[in-house]
Order: sequence, then C-alpha cells, then structure tokens
Amino acid sequence: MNEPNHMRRIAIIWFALSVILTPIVVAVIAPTLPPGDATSAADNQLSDDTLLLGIVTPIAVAMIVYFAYTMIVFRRRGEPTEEGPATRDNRAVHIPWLVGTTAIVLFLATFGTVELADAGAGGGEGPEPAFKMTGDVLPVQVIAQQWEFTYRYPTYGGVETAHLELPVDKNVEFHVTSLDVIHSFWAPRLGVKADANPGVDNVAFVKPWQEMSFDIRCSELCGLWHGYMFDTGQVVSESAFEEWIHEQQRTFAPATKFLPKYSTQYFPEPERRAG
Ligand SMILES: [Cu+2]
Repeated sequence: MNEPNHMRRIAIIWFALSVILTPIVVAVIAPTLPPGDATSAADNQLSDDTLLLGIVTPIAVAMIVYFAYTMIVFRRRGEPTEEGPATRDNRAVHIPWLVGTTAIVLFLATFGTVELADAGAGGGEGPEPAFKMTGDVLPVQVIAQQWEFTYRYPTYGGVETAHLELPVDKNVEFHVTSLDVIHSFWAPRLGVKADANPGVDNVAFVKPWQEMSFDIRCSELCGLWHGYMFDTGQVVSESAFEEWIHEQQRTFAPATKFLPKYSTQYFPEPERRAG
C-alpha cells in the first residue's frame, strides 16, 4: 500500500483553517475582549491582546489539526501495529521547531518591552515611570486603607473625596498609595490595576475616552472586609467635573484644612490604622 504524505496533508488542512479562522478571531472575537476600548490604557491592552490572539490562533489550529488527524488516521484498526524503530534525530522537525519557537519568543519579548516603554501598562510604574503622558495632566491620588479608597486632587486644594470622578478626554496621572496594608486599585474598564503599597507612590496614566461609570475594586486580599472594598467611579464631561470638584471643595473644606499637606505618601499615626 502506498502511504500518503501525512505531513503535507496536515499542513494543507492547517493552512486552510488558519487562513479562515485567524481573521475571524482577530476581527470578531478580539474586539469583545475585556477591558474594552473606553480609555487609552484599556485600548492598548486590547490591541496587544488582539495581536497575541492573532499569533496564537494558527498555533492552536496546528495543535488541534495534528491531534485530530492522528486520532482519525492513525487509530488502531484490527491487529495491533508493530512499534517502529526509535527515532533519534529528525532535522526536518527539530530545526523548524527551534527556529519557529525562538522567533516567536524573541518577537514577543521585544514587542512587550517596546509596548511597555511606549504606553505604560496601566499597572502602575512606581514613583518614576518610564512612560509619561505629556501636556495637560490631572493628578489624582488614590489612597487605599482598610477598607475603602479615597481620592485626593492636589491641583484643587488637596481636597479628599470618597468618590472618583474624572473628566473625559483628559490625561490622568494616578498616584496610588496605601495607609496600612497592601491593597490594589483595580478599575477594569479604565485598564488600570495598580498596587497600593504603604510608603510607595505608584504612578499610572490613563486617558478616558468616553463618559461612563466604571467599577473599582480592591484586588489584593487586605483583611476581613476586602470583598466589601468596592466603589463606582464616573467619567463625566469637563464642565460637569469642574462643577463636581468645586462642590467637593466646598463640602469638605472644614475637613480639608485638618488633612496632612498633600504628599505622595503618608505615614499615619499607628492609632489611625484600622485592624
Ligand atoms: Cu484592599
């Protein structure tokens, strides 16, 4: 019996399926992935994930096709087949394998590094970020403590509020810190998830592109009421933001004057610490 060229058949099936499926995955499935494209940081993550999906689709197709092909074509029928001789070397397999995997890993390492330096990660870059947004930037401090977040606006007299509002289409510079244990400021729709560590100023940049509400959660197990540490933030028009922040300034004026001077970190008295 003349044995067909199995590798060529597998390659043809793989190629045909990849050509059909990769554009579908990239154009149809990828845009529905979280965190969406409502902010600059979220959109960067989405386009990175789209590229990764585009690369991984043909790889996944290769594995599934190979697996299915061997199960169907090489399955045992009737008498058990004899085991073939041990293979020690197969250049046709291992050279493309080494070249292919090395190229993918090196490309992804370069791509990841360039993207990080170019757009930040939304994950906070510590006190001296490599990526910075230039131009008009609104600094907003996120102060985590057991078990709530509060927000300080240093350019508005250092007022501290219990809610987060941001103006649309403005560059925002978060300064994330903590008064007690380790928390994490996570606003999925903003594409921001930054560690909140006591004594650390963790900077993360974002530009919200549309008016919306967004969930905020603590994503670091921080004690008994960790699960209760959530909030809803708003992205509003610039005029609505100005109105809101001035109202906050008026409402909290009596408290603001007793707050410590704005600083990138605070070292509260032990008795101020909860727990
Ligand atoms: Cu927390």
